[in-house]
Amino acid sequence: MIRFLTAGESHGKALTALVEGFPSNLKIENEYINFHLKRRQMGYGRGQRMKIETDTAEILSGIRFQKTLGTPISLLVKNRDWDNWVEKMTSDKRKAKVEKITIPRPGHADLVGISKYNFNDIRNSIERSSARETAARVAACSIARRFLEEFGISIGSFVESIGGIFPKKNYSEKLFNNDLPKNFTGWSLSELSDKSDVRVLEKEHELKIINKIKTAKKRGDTLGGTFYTVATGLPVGLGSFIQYDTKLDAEIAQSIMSINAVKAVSIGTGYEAAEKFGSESHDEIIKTKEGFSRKTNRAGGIEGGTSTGLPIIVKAAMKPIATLMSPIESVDLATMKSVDARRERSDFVAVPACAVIAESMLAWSIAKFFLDKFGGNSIEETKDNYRNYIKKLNNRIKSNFKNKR
Ligand code: EPS
Repeated sequence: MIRFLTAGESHGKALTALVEGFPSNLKIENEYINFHLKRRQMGYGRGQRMKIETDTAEILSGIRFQKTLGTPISLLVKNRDWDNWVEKMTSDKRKAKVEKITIPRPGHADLVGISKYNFNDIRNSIERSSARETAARVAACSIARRFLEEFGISIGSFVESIGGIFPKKNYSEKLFNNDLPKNFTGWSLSELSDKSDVRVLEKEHELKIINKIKTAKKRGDTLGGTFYTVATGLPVGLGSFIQYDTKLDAEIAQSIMSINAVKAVSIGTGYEAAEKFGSESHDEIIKTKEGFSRKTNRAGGIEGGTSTGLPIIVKAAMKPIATLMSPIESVDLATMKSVDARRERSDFVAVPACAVIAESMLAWSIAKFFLDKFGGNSIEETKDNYRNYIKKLNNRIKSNFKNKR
């Protein structure tokens, strides 16, 4: 079983991640992790912080000569901004007068945090609930992403809308209709969206969104949006219908929903399926040279909690960022008077970053179920198990049903 934990505060010294359970001999280069960390920092609408940070991961353990040892991998992402926060965030004795934060921001974890943990300073909640933590996740999950690449599984994403601005073309239709170019992969999708400042697939759409973000900035406001994350190259059979926690769609929903500010996750046609007839919702089964496929992929690559082998299609919605420069109403806990919510340096829009984080979390969830099925202590062993399953799969189906024909 693979697992990871992260630690670290937004303005603390560093973020760390501890990753466990990957087989030995998986090739992973530092630059690979840093490449994905950089992708997380992109996007029009980010705040001043992204100009300060150049996120890179230092590998502290678990990798030797660019290959995993099968031992716990620990990663360190330093916060460059730390130098400006030492007095406010030191683990040592307080040496300077540090202002306490007493006005919670609606939509952030400020009020629930101080209520639950019995704090007298909202800073104590702000720090860990900040989406800065996702830098450590992207670092950790890049091990999973690299692992999946060994099996031809690739992951990508694009932004569908920001602030309610949708593209002219309906790109999700192409995914649901399984109407994709032969060389389409998850990553080929990201190669396209990486070129856009807001991870969209059309220039005109990009310009409209950037204008809307400019309006939001002028208003001192923020925006959310929707995005798709897609994984290709999966074998049939990851996950199962046996228990609530063995279902691949349930695992994916949990991991995407865990990303800061995500308020909805759907798989395949999701909410739309509820409005259709069954005949318009399901994916007809067809025979191919290799085995079986589907005419369409409205199920988003998962049936009965199990991967069908078609692309996994996940949509998610991110709410607008909670920190507003023209704030809405809150209460000052020091005076118990109604006041404007506190301003704190933040982003205006982080939907493009959220899509990259979702790629990472999707990679994690798929790798978890992949290793659950194929196991192996070394990558060579995992590959043997995988190849054996793939090689025999279709013949097994044929021979199991032979006498019924
Ligand atoms: C950050 C995400 C956001 C940024 C943060 C860095 O976190 P939050 O959820 O707290 O708004 O605003 O930067 C700051 C907190 C800051 O000091 O600017 C990230 O993804 O790295």
